[in-house]
Formats: sequence, C-alpha cells, structure tokens
Amino acid sequence: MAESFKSSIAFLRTANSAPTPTIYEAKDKMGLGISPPLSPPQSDTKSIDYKPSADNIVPTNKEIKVNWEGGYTFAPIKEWQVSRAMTKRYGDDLYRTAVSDVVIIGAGSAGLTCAYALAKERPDLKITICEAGVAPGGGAWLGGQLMSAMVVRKPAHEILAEVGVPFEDEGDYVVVRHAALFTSTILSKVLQFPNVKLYNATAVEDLITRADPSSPTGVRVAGVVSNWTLVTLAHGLQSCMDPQTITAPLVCSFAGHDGPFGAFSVKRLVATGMVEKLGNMRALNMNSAEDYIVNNTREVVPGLITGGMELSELDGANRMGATFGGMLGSGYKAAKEAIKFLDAHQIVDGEVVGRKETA
Ligand code: AHZ
Repeated sequence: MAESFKSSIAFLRTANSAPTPTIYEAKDKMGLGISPPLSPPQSDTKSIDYKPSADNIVPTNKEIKVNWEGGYTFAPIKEWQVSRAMTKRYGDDLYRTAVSDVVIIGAGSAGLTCAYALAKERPDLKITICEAGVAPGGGAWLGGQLMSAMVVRKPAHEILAEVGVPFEDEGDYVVVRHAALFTSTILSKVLQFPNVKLYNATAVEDLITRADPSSPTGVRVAGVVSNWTLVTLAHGLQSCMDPQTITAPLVCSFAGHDGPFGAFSVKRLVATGMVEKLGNMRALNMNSAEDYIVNNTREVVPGLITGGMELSELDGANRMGATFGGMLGSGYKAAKEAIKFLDAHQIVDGEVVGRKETA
C-alpha cells in the first residue's frame, strides 16, 4: 500500500517531463479504479445560435430615472462591482474582527440584548456576533406556540422602552403586539452600531483556550472557532473541515437551551473538562425562572459569560416558557458583567495578560 502510494507520487512528480496526464490517468495510477466517463463532455458552442436580444445589451450611458409610469431606470452596474462590493467588505470585516473585544454567540433575544446594551454603553469595543442561523432572532420571532404577541414581565419593560419597542401595559407585565416587532427593532439598532459585526449563517463550533494558572481548571476561554453553518452541519457539529478563529478576551454565550446547536458552549465546557457536569434545564416555573436567569448570568469559567436559556442547562434552572423579560434582563446583565470584566483585566492583542491593579 505504502509502496504503491510512493510510486503514484513518483509518477505525478516525473509526469512534468512527459505529456501531462489526464486526471483519470493520474488517479488510475494511484490505484483508485476511476475511469473516464464514456463520453467526455465537449464544447458545443458552435451549435448555439447566439443572438443578443434587447435584454442583454448593456447600455453604457443610462440615465438614472425615477419614473413610475414605466420609465424607472437604474444606474448601470457591472457584475464584478457587485461581487467586489460584498467580498471587500466581508474580507475587511473578517480581518478586523479576527481580534475582537467581545464575541457574542447566538443572536436570540438574550444575545441581541447583550449586544445592544454593550455596544451602546461602550462604543470603543469591537463586538462580534456569531449566529448559526441565517435569520438572527432565535426563538424571538413569535411568542408562545407560534402566536404573535410577546409577553415581558416588569421591570424588563424598561429595556423595551430603552430600545424603542412599543408595548401595551397590562399592569405587572407588558405585551409587544408581535414578537417580530421586538426582534426587528432591536436587530436594526444593533446592526447600526458601527462597533458591531454580525456573522449570520456562522456557527461557533469550538472555543479557544489558553493556559491560565489563576483559573481553577488551569485554562481560560480566549475566543471562538467558527465556520459557515453549512460546513459545520455537513461534517457533524464538530466540523472536520478546518475552521476560522476569532480571538477575544471575553466570550458571551447565549446559545439557548439544548437542541441541535443549543447550549453549545456549556456542553463544550463539560466535554473539555472545564465544568464537571450540566445541571440540565428543569421544568417550567415562570415565577422562579426569570429572576434566577437574570441574577445568575455570570462569568461561568474565566473568559466566558453565559446567560439566557443556555444558563438553565448549566445550572439546572427552570424554564419560563413564553415570557421574555428574563432573556432581556440576562442580556443586559451580561453586558454589565462584560464591562466589569474588561475594565478589570489587562488585555494585549485580544488576550488577557493579567489583572489591573485595583486602587
Ligand atoms: O441559532 C441559535 C439561536 O439563534 C444560536 N446558536 C446556538 N448555538 C450556536 C452556535 N453558534 C452560533 N454554536 C448559535 N449560534 O443561538 C440562538 C439562541 O437563541 P434562543 O432564542 O434559542 O435562546 P435565548 O436564550 O436567547 O432565548 C430563549 C427564549 C426562551 S426558550 C423558553 C423555554 O423553552 O421555556 N423560554 C424562552 C423565553
């Protein structure tokens, strides 16, 4: 086997002096048993009777017009301008955010609230959000059981007011007419902050860690490993296709409760020995669940804050069902904890190098 592999490589190396072998000849030499298709595809352009139609003549000096009576005329464009407009920005973003101040995993109600509060309070921070889904928002496009309205218990209505989401006051709780109104409003605000970059359709598939003698487990979280969700899913949740990394002194994880992607970070903490075991989300108790999640949103291991329903899987906390104040409060609390963390640490090139002296 080793010998035939070597001779195949030798064949490919010496092939330079001989006429270039076809891919089928090369593969056949490697013993893969691949033969060419019976009828190799051939160029058939001669048979195409190509006549340019009015549709595909590119005008060179188009006049831009807004005329709703059939004369609406777009500015001219070349296809490569569209490609470059996207790739340049995406490439620049990847380059810039390869070192971030905070990475937020999951753009559900908790993750988006964290991003909003953090970006608003600290415009100096580079905040990167990774969302596995194409559509950010997690479960917050609908209330409960696919119904429209979103219930938020007081005092978390103050967060709605701050974000600018209208609601109806019902006494102890408020109702947003449609959950999508919350999600679209907060999303539009988050995306307008110049210090926020959202990568959607991008899954976090691992954490970066660094040795840290001050941590109980000897390691700290130092960023995330990401990949396009399609690639991650196509190769199992821990993709065998080499991924990307984003270095950051702090990761805030809001991956939701267990599911195909859910509770991602806390499950990974268990698998890597940074946490002994999961408490597993407990049954529904609206009255206890929301206070618990907000008050216990915290740095669960050095460098990683967890909140939202992901925290219920770690701590074995109750779920709350279709009432969202706890998610908003948890995201807000995480932003406050993140600021405390960043103010307390010395950070160089996205890595924690020590704690700041306290006065
Ligand atoms: O796609 C996920 C969703 O948008 C995303 N996510 C999960 N794993 C990820 C990964 N990489 C990138 N590895 C990932 N993104 O995280 C988002 C989680 O949103 P969510 O709405 O599921 O969670 P949340 O904690 O923000 O809100 C929970 C809302 C719930 S569930 C519930 C109950 O079941 O009782 N009650 C409420 C209010």
